[in-house]
Amino acid sequence: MNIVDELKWRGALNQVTDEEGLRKLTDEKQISLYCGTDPTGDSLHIGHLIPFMMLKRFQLAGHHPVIIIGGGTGAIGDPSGRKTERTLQSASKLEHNKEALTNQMKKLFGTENFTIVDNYTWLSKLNMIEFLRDYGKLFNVNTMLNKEVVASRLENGISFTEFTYQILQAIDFLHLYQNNDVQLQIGGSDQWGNITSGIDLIHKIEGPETKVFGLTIPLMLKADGTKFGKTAGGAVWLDPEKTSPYEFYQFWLNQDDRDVVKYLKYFTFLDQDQINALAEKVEKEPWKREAQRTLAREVTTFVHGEEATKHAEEISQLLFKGNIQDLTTADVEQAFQSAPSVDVSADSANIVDWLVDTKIEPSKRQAREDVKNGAITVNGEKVTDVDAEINPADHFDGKYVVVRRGKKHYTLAKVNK
Ligand code: 383
Repeated sequence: MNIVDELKWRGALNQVTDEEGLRKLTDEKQISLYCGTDPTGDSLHIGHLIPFMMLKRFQLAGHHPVIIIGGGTGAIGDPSGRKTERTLQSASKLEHNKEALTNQMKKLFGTENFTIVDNYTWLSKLNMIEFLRDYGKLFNVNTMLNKEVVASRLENGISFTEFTYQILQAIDFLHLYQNNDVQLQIGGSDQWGNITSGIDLIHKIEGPETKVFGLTIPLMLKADGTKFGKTAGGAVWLDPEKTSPYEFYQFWLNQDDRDVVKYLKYFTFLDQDQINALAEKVEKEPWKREAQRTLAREVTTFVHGEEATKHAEEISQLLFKGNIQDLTTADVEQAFQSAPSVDVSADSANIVDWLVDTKIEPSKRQAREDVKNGAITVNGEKVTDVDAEINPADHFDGKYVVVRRGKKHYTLAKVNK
């Protein structure tokens, strides 16, 4: 299937500058295409994964992906999708973020048939006179003001710096067209204005018939109307230090039946037949959650690898059965990375007093009641005796106590040494 048709089937096409032309071009030859990201943080999150997985699909179909890590544009700040001006980032922070993102990209794209570049290399070489004469003259302020991103900011104001951002991204596309033969830029739907700025610039410099294209991918919407990719603990990161592979796996496992097929199309490399078969299972035997399990396994494997995924599945199994004792100390750290936590001393104490001191229980009366009712589990063991002693140093190398209240309210007590 043609790659444009494949993206269409996956629901991943929002706007395309010339769909028929792009279909023809990608049928005729292997093209080079690019997507950029600015080093505003030191990890990608799953919102970024959307365009980069599409880029990966092109790579798997034999096309050549180029990624820009925006050391230059990141120093300026894209106004897209924001209501307020950005705070400028320090050079050392940008450097740190750039390195972290580059490493993540290399993990996702490998080393073969893939190029990664930093736009600081060319953008930093432009001098002011050159910038205004060679490029500024080709941009019409009216057109720039009419870009949705700028227009939406006019009421509250936008600095000249951020206003200029679209010119920099346009220069990037021109640079990659001239130096790397790049003919297509992709991005999320927030990038449409910047992408079309680049196409206009190329058409002005290289001629109006020049074959360059732009494509955007729709924002992911959830069936329940809440924002995609956010959990109680915040964003879902690709960096395992920020979101452990277990929590990453669980995020996908817990998706709604109404969303799971859409996610299988976006976030996995399974083909039409495989996804259709899973869609049928969602219809006929939703309780088995096979689609969710497949989704979780596929995405976690893509991001964290086979082994981390197997491990996340094992931890999930143990927690599902309540076998906390079988977890290792490292497992506990993964599993409860963003669970509520409290700091406790290593001293042993009466269970009721301890639960109140840790604020896991609001009062002694409540604590006694919960213990008697069997609602409290400590390290996987139900405690029903209100006179029981708890010794925090007993398990998990004396580092943690895992407390469960009710069916699934976990608190991780971190033992102070
Ligand atoms: C910089 C220089 C270029 C081309 C693109 C850029 C970055 C772009 C941007 N992208 C977002 C980012 O960096 O700001 N101006 O966080 C996000 N992208 C991708 C995708 C997305 C966009 O990294 O929609 C979500 O992930 O395009 O918001 O020459």
